[in-house]
Amino acid sequence: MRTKIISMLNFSKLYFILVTLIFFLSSCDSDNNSVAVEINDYSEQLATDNALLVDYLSTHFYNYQDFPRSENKIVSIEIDTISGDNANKIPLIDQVQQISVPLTDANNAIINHTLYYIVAQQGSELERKPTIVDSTYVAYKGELLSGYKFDERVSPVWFDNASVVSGFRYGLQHFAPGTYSVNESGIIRFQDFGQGIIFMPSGIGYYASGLAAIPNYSPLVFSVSVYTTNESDHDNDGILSKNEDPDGDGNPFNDDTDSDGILNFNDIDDDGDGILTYNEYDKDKDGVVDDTDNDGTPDYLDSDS
Ligand SMILES: [Ca+2]
Ligand SMILES: [Ca+2]
Ligand SMILES: [Ca+2]
Ligand SMILES: [Ca+2]
Repeated sequence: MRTKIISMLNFSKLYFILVTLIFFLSSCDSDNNSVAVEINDYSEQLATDNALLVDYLSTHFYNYQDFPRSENKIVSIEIDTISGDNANKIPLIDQVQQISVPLTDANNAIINHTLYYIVAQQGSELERKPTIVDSTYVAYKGELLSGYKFDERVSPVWFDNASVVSGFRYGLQHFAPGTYSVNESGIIRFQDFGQGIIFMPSGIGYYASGLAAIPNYSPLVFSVSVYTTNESDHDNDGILSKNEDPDGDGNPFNDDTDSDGILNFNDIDDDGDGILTYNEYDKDKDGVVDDTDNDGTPDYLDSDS
């Protein structure tokens, strides 16, 4: 019960549960007409959360002296208060990087949330960093700013990044996986994988979702180990999900070419012309996406072609 959110997942149930969860969460996020409970204004909550995060980052440190890991050693990330024997530690705030994560509120306004992260050790396979719509095989620990650990998976699980909360999705993209080998007994050993910490305000976490283990409006801290990654094609239409981004802004969550309410990366007929994308994007199978009328828009996104 401790962690209904993630720890009950196993490989086979993962996708279904995450999709169910995200539908639940996104209905809370963007459609508060259907929820009787009034939820906090996102901008105001963001200001509160960011102040809490900056204070936390300024007063805490992690065991950075254990990184890079010595060979064959597993290192768990531990965060503690800067005080006493640890008074001279470098605070997290001096080590974080930050990015802006867009959140669309009920009025379709975009509110940019600051997400902080630390790469304690970067993975060796830099070209295989997961995008926000790929899959990631990850071990993690989730904590509140109080230090309360609400979830932990020491053995890695697969996540569909497109289906987890956006703070996790945008955080994971900064961590490269490593390599792995399988010994005679079939034991898989991961090496040189990326490891670090993601710090997120509640708006891109679980916000007011009413989960037992996580109080409403909790900023979250996730320590992660990214063991391996996989490119996703959610709708199996032959176009990788990360490439179903015709406006080219790196975000496949704002592309719905035929405006049918199904994002392109989940849409088997992206232009809504009745011809499946799979049957339209490269009819002559020459490896080049077809554009029959040469108007610069490929056939599968061009309803008049
Ligand atoms: Ca696709
Ligand atoms: Ca886009
Ligand atoms: Ca598609
Ligand atoms: Ca089509």
